[in-house]
Amino acid sequence: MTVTIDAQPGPFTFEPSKTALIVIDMQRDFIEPGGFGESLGNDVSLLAEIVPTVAALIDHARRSGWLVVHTRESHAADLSDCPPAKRLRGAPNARIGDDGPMGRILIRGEPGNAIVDALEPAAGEIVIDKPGKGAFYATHLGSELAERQITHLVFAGVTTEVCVQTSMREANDRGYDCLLIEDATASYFPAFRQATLDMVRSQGGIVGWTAPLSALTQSRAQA
Ligand code: TIU
Repeated sequence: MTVTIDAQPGPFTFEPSKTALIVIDMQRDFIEPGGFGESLGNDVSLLAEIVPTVAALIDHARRSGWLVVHTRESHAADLSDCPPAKRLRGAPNARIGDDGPMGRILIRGEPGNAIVDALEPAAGEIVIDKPGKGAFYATHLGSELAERQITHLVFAGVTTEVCVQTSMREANDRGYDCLLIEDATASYFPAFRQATLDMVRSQGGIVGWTAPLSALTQSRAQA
């Protein structure tokens, strides 16, 4: 059974049993005040707006029998997986590992590092802790997907031009067909979100496809 949906730059066809939803970094550290996103000087309210759409997408994936994967950008408490170049970059008001209102910034297990309550992973879903912007770098994501013979990836999450785009490019280079759900991704910079959607699907889909959630929910399977 395959499903074909209206996407850009053209139809996106996939087999649900070989498809995974990859929800990137829908964490309090990026979405709520007092976390990593705000420490970098960003207005985090723009990101919270997509939570209901991401919840609907996760619900669609679960009902459609896709593998569901959640990622968290996070570091070990001793920062052994955080390159000094990452920690020292820029002039944030608090650096990775510093104390903040939601615990230590971007540290695994701290309250701020959790996925937001509305999108809590279900039992049996895969949760990937990633020290980089890409979901494949220094993680077991590639082996989890290979074990299950996954060929198609549907992406959502934050931020569009940083961790979502980096992960999509890593996936594209590994041979996956990738679809980004337009209204289930957000950036602190709306123009960067739009530019990312445009560049992903340019040149005949150089990185992948994009479509709104409605294109998925209105799709029909073919035998
Ligand atoms: N700063 C920013 O836009 N994003 C990140 O640091 N990480 C993710 O995108 N998850």
